[in-house]
Parts: sequence; structure tokens; C-alpha cells
Amino acid sequence: RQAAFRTNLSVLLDQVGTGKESLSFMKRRIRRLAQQWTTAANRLDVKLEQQWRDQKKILVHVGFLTEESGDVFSPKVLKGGPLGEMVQWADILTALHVLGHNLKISMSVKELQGFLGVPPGRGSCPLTGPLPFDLIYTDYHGLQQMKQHMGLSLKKHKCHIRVIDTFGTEPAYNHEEYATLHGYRTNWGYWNLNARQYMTMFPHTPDNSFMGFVSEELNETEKRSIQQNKVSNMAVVYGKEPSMWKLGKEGFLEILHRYMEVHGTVYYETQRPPEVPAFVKNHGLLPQHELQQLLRKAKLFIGFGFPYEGPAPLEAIANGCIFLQPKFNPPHSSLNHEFFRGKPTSREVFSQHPYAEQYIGRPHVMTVDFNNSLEFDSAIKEIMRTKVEPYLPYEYTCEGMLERVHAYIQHQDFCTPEPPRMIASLFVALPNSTALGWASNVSPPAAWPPLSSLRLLVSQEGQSCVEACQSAGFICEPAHFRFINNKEVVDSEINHILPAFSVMRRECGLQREPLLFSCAGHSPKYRRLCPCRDFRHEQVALCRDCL
Ligand code: U2F
Repeated sequence: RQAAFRTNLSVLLDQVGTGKESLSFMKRRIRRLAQQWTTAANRLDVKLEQQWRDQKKILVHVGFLTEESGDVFSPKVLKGGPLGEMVQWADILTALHVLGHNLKISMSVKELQGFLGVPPGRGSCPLTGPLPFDLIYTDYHGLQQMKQHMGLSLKKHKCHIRVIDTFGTEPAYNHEEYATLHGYRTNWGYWNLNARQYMTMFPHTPDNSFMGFVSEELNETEKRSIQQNKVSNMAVVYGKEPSMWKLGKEGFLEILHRYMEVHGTVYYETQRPPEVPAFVKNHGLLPQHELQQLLRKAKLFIGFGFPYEGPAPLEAIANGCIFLQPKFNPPHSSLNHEFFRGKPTSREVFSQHPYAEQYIGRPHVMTVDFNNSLEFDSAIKEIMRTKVEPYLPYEYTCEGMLERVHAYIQHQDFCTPEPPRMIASLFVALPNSTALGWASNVSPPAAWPPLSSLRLLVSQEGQSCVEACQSAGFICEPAHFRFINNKEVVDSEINHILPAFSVMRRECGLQREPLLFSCAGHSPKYRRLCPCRDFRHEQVALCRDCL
């Protein structure tokens, strides 16, 4: 069946259910953004020009909100706890509904069992018939629950699963045997999925798929009125939980206060938390729409280093604030920071919000060394005299998210076996010696992203393909590894650096285990062979010919 865009969200709102603060938060968000989704759906409908879209049967099982996983999030919704995940799930549900798919939503193991048609009760009871869904969106908690309650059949059906995974999972952590043998084993990884089945909140490593969320988009009238009403000496601090303010004790909050009126939205019960200085105007935790109003007036949104990689800075920038954040030197990662410890990635985080730094940057984002008071001081002064327009990258608008999720649903296929390996002779060297292109006398095999997007590069020693592609203005595309990992003559091995060649040994190595194709991998002794691709402006998940 063909999927038709939906603009009425009432069925979705009924499906989300009631009885928990997390669900109420998500429903308020869905209602508040309803008009934006409708406009976006209409625009995308026109853009896709009647392209056929299969209607899929989709199950969304939100594992972290189930009682069975302990649901530590719901009780903290009104108390300054994490909301990023709730923002993202609300937006995923809305996107799937608006795209017109046949959606079932489960927030408990019982509902999960009901939808999957496995008998209720404890222990693993394999699902015997076919899977009643084309796609299942869940998270790591949900995956664990499915393993417990679907038993062996999970293996059979796992190509249909998509895991919403905020910070991402790198291939070396995902491959069970490799992770166990080489010290990459964590509490979360080792599911042996295709790494693109993990879907992240920001475009971290391109080994995973970038799912994202949305932020409110302003029309021209709103943009103009915001710019007229900005208070140039008003700052809002990023941190709804008192503990996040401890980081601000270093003295820069005082420097900030010399120039600006400082506002906060810190949760409190009866009195001001001791971490929040008396000169701060604390509004308490605000409902999302009231936070937006505050951000519309403020000139500066300032982070102290935590939370990492949340939605709020995008909202601030979309409302015309400049986001000021600390640089991390050395970078934070699972190797040196408690928060990331045990997360299935060794990604190095160079500032509180790397997306804001790399993809948005000046004048909207300033990333400085907060320990250097001179640098900090001059950043504040610069911010006060800089005029910026509200800005939201397309990939974080409702239309951008619909476009991306549409493309994934129609094109990503982890169930059909990959076509046979390509033969090296299909490639020809392009005049630029490090780039290879497709020979013009052969027609490229069907693939998504299409092969027309492939640009082959060789990394520097020690450089990952993420960086190598980025520095050439491209993005690493793990789906293209299979096309470049193909010199029949070379011995193949299992190692997440391959394909690559060793500079010292003057040897090439190919990859024998497709699950270990990794954009993120790097090693000092190797120059890697990197499959890069082009990408759309402000929609990094999609190549030019990807729609
Ligand atoms: C991130 O989670 P957080 O929830 O801490 O992320 P934030 O950027 O603070 O914002 C989440 C939402 O909270 C809203 C705001 C954002 O959409 O509009 N909000 C609000 O409604 N009222 C207020 O007074 C203040 C904010 C990240 F998303 C998670 O993945 C991480 O686990 C977490 C820890 O790093 O950080």
C-alpha cells in the first residue's frame, strides 16, 4: 500500500497513552508542534512529486519508559531530569505518523508481547510465525527486553530493528566477538547489528544513521520581531539541574554577571539551590514554550560543559541567541569521563556541543577556553555587540526530519543479502591520484546511497575515515565500504581499521567481516581506504541523489 501524509495528529495522541509525566510531556510537545508538522508534510509532499512510498507496518517500543526497565526518567520530567530523549521520541513518533505509516506504540513488555504475538509470561518464548512488522524502532533497553521475550527468533528478525541510541555505537563495540577479544566490550554494545541500524540524536559517527529531532522554526515576521526585542545584556544559563551549575563556580559566572543580567531555569522545590548564585534570576524549570519565550529575549545562551549534546542549544540558536560553550582540552570520551564510561563509542568530544561547534559555528556558536578569563571576557563583549539572525539547520526542521526518515524507511534495507562483491577493475583512477571513480563503460550496481555519490580517498596515517572525508568536504559512507574492499589479491583480515594499508610494512589489508566496516576506526600505522560521499546542504544524512 501507498503511504499518504497525515496532518491530523489526534490518533497519534490517543496512541501515546496517559498516566506518566513523560507521556504528558511528549503529548504537549506533539500538540505544540502540530502546525509545523502539517506545513512540513505539505511541503515534502510537493517536493517528492508523487514518488511512491510504501506504507510500512511499524512497531515503536520505547524501552527506557517501560516499568520493566525501571523507568527512572518519568518521575524526573518536572524535576530537571533529562528531557532530550523524550523530545526525540515524541518527534520520531510524530514523523512516522505524519509520513502515513501503520504505527503501533508499546511502552510496556506486556504491550510488546501483545503486538509481537508471543504468549505473555516470563522467560524466552520464541516467536514462531513471521514478524508482524516491517520495522521495529526501539532502544537498548527494548532490545534487551525483546531478547528476553522473543528468544532465538530475535536473531532471525533483527534486520528489521532500529535502535535509537543517543550517543552512538561504533562498529568495534557492536561486533560481539571482536569487542570481547579486543577490549571493546561494554554493557550496551555487542548486538552484531549493522552499525547503521543504530540511530543517533546528532550526526556523530556516520557509521550510525543520524535520526535527530526537531526544533521550532520561525517565520519571517517572528524572526523580525525577535530581532527587534532582543535584550543585548540578557544571558540564559544552560542547566536545569543544580548539579550542572557546580561547573560554573570557577569564576566565569561572576565575569558574565559584570556585563549581563543572568537568568536560569533551574528546578527547585522550595528554595534557591545553593549552587545558583543570588544574582541569578531563576525562573525554575519552565514548560518548553515558556523557555522558548525566554530565549527569544535573551542574547546569550551559555553552557558550563554539561549536559553534553542536548537539544537546548539548537532551540536557543533558533530563537536568535548566541551559544557560548567551553572547549574541552583534552577532549572528553569514554576513556576519561565518567558520563561516557561504558558507552559503546570512543568518540572524542571536543566541546559541550560538537554539532553546534562544527556544523553551525560562528557567529551563532562560540567555543572558547573557559579557563582563560581574557578569552572568556572578550567573547562576552563580542557577543553583546554581534547581531545574529535566528538560525535552524534544515536537518533539524520538521521538513528535514520527515525527508530523512522517509529516505531511510524507503531505502535502508538490512534484510536482503548484499549483492556480490564488486571487482576492482570496475574502478578507474581519476586524474586526481587519490580519488577513484566509476568506470563509464559499466553500469553501477543498485545501491543506496547510490554509487554516483562515492568518492574514494586515502586517509593520512592515524587518521580515521570520518576525518579524511570531512577534510575533503565529504562524509564517510559505510554503505560504500563493500565496493572498495575488493582487491582479490590481498589477504583479508578481521580488524576495524581495514581496508587500509600499512605504511611501514608496505602492505594492504582488506576487511573480512562486513560488520566491522568502520568510518571511526584509525591506527597510527595505517593509511585507510575511505569511501566518502557527497551530502546535501544542511542534510548530511542524504547524498545529492539519495531522494
Ligand atoms: C541531554 O538531555 P537534556 O534533557 O539534559 O537536554 P537539554 O538540552 O537540557 O534539553 C532538553 C529539553 O528540555 C527542555 C528544552 C529541551 O528541548 O526545551 N527544557 C524545558 O522544557 N524547560 C526548561 O526549563 C529547560 C529545558 C541529552 F539530550 C541527553 O541525551 C543526555 O542524556 C543528557 C546528558 O548529557 O543531555
